[in-house]
Amino acid sequence: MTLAERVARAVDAAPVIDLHTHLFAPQFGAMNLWGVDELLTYHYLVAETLRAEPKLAPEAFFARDKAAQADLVWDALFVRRSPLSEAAAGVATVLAAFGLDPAARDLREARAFFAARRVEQHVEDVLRLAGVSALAMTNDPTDPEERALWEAGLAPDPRFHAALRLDRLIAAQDLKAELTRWIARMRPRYLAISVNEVSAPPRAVLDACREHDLPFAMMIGVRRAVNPRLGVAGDGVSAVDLTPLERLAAENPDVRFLVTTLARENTHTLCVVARKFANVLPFGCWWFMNNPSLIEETTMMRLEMLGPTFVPQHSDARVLDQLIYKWRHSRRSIASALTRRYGAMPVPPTDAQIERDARALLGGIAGEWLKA
Ligand code: HDL
Ligand code: ZN
Repeated sequence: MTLAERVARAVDAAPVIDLHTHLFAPQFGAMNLWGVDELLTYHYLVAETLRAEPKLAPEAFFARDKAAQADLVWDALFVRRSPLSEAAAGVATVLAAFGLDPAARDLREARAFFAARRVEQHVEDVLRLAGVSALAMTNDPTDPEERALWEAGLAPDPRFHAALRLDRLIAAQDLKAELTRWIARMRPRYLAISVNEVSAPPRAVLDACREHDLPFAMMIGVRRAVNPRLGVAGDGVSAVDLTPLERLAAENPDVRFLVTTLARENTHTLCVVARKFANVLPFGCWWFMNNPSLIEETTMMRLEMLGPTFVPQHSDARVLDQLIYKWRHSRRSIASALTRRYGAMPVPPTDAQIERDARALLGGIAGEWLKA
């Protein structure tokens, strides 16, 4: 076997712990999104459809029901054009993984397939096909639908870890009390926030991280609603100054920071910050970075500057079935970068060393930080 084949085999076999998703355990009922209509109305594909069909006003698109929206996306991006974007290619990968025709003229076959699926079995099949052993959800207690489920005593599938998202909670009247309450109820593996510029979180957040030994995840460089007409698809990106992150890591050496950046330019500066501060763990290729070319480039850069001491990917999946494509595609890019770095070693690695490194990168390091 070639080195590339040995590395691909080890990376494909390594169980994934997915550090950041928007998925919900099946116990969350309708919040657990799956199936072809959810796949096709993923906000990445909505933005791409509205771009491909500029005569279609966003308001007219959103006025249609989900099935009609999915039909529009399918026709625009899969029938009248080739599914060349990563989000479109991903849907094709998922359909093919279930033995469905990704070149079908319409969605009848796919809809019939998913309609016949039982959700419990579907969850098992998707996690198996994606090679995901555990994942972190994004849990926001300010969301009325989610809050009601937690208050009703919901107990998620133990493979679906909670992550307490603070974007809106941080504005709470008594943040300390809210953090105490929701950490006790959700038992989150980390606290998380997305920001444009880096700034120190309220003291109560870092105090909670210390008290409960929880990492703090900062997702940096998003500019919300640059085009509000697109709704959840309307956010943009900024390259930002990471100097405040250096100060935060230096002033809080006993807090672990999970960090991902949205701008390609910040990938390099984050690697340098991580070289200076062992309590900063770069993770994933977030959102507009989650494309094969950038996953390989980012993983190369991180391996060259950090060695195998980071988490190369998270899926950010919003629809359960996306785990299949997001991890199949990411494993290819990660394996390619790993192969190139192994190729630079004077003595090639043994199969055991390749397996050890692949297991650490795909799940081991994430598992240590999540204590999962
Ligand atoms: O803030 C976030 O967690 C982002 O991932 C947003 O949810 C974004 O809309 C997204 O889904 N990116 O993949
Ligand atoms: Zn996300």
